[in-house]
Amino acid sequence: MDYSLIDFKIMGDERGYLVALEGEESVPFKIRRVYYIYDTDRYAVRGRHAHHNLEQAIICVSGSCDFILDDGKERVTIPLNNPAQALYIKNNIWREFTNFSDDCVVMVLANQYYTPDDYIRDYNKFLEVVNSPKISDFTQKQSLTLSTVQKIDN
Ligand code: T46
Repeated sequence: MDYSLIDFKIMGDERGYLVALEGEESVPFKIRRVYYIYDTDRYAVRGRHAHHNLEQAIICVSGSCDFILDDGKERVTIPLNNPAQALYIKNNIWREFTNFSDDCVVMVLANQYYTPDDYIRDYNKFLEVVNSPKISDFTQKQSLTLSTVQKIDN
């Protein structure tokens, strides 16, 4: 499963703790968007989709929740409960998240602006994408399309 956990540097003193996040430093991408999720019902299941072209660092800045990741071959559950750690995921990972504590706040840093067309919301379509031997990734798809257009132009 292609994911990693990033541990941030904690700066603290007698007043408490502080974590500072900088694009291309703390996370391996330029940050274009930040959103956060709070006041979620414990048993709600959010996500239930994958992305063609999106990198995200997901931080549970308060409380806890569980992230379920699926790459079409295996499913893993990652408990998130550390405000100084991010779950880093990229393309073509189906994600669901649930089991929200009452005080759960999930903050997400993303490398792209919000693009509804980037979502794969149908699980069977997701399996088709990840199991496609040639066009398993949107970037590759874009460059194939481009080279086809260039060939026709020439
Ligand atoms: C993801 C997981 C971890 C916007 O207008 N702009 C935004 O940037 C986002 C993320 C959402 N929205 C709107 C779209 C929906 O009307 O906010 C509403 C809730 O979004 P959604 O149902 O996609 O939320 P989640 O929690 O299921 O998924 C979100 C992200 O969408 C997704 O990319 O990886 O958090």
